[in-house]
Amino acid sequence: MSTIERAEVLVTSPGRNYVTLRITTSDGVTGLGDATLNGRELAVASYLRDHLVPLLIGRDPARIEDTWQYLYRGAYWRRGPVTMTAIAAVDTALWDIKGKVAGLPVYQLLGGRARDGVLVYSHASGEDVPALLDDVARFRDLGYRAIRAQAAVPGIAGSYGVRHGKVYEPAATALPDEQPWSTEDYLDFAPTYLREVRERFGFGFHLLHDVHHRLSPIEAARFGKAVEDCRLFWMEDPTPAENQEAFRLIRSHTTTPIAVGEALSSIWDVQHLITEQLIDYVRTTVVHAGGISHLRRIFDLAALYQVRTGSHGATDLSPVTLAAAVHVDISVPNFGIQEYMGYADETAEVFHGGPTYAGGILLPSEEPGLGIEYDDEAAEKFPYDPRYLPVARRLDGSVHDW
Ligand code: CS2
Ligand code: MG
Repeated sequence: MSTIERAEVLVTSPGRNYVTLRITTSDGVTGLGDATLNGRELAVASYLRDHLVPLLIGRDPARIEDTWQYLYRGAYWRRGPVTMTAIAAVDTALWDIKGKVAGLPVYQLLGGRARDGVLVYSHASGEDVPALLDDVARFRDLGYRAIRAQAAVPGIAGSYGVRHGKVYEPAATALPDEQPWSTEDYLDFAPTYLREVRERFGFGFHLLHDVHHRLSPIEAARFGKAVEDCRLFWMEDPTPAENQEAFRLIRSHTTTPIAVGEALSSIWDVQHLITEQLIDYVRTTVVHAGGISHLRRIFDLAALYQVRTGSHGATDLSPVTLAAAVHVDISVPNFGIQEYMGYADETAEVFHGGPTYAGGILLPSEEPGLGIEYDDEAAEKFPYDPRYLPVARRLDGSVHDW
């Protein structure tokens, strides 16, 4: 029997910080899993290195479900982003190994293609409305069929969601940048530029918008109503989701579809959102929601309630997650859309392979396993570089939701 011989935790920062788990079997087969938790990377690295790696050595790499149950139930402590990201890395690496052993791409092990390709959306943004409109035009020219639009709110320096360099990366500073926030200004401004996007470019593509947990339920209801004529594909994270029940109020006021889940990490965190049909898209992802095995469970529950998938795919999720996500996306019946922002050039020096983009669609690699490889030599050029996400403060100085 093949056994797990080695499990290494690899930390590198090619453009941004990534934590990767590499499992090697006694037969010399390797598998990769992403373990990146933005701004809290080393907590997961330690969880893996200090607590999970010793449990993996000598185990049968083929027993993916058993390993998942062992690590989740065996820990006593339940859920939470650090635990679920660490378990996700192990699970993803084991699926990669299973694919390589079988000589098949992972999506074939998940039931094969349920569609021809994976619809993606990317991020258009601007410091002002003309800059946003130019950016939307650029993504239209690149063939995107779905575009997220965000513009900086006038008078609020550094509002979220706006790209400053080549790639959108909010975790930009060695200590958290503190950014001002005004809900009133946002609520007055955001619907106007979403309408301008539709006026200029029409309705022949999907338009998305991320509210980033910034509104109360009744404010979110007002926002959703105000943008109904823009026919958004979704409004994302209109309010924080710790209280799943809060979405009922939003729902009762607006037909603008709702997407939630990028900050949530287990099926129980989205259970009521799904079973009460309080959302339309679930944004949980491979890396933060327990890996391919657990994400499939969430998506199967969602399918029963006509909730579609819309996995988080920001740059702080490594190319290993993107590769795994596309294998899942192409094989599940209730796929909706996949976020895809691209990566910094340095990132491609470390992670080779992965899905291919053409005309608004991603296709999974046809290589056995996930189809992504890690370049140790290149990774060494990019040492860990601690970065924090910003913190939002209302104009009266109190902390707001980011
Ligand atoms: C965002 C992310 O992609 C998204 O929808 O909400 O950019 C988010 O801010 C980061 O992934 C946080 O790590
Ligand atoms: Mg988001």
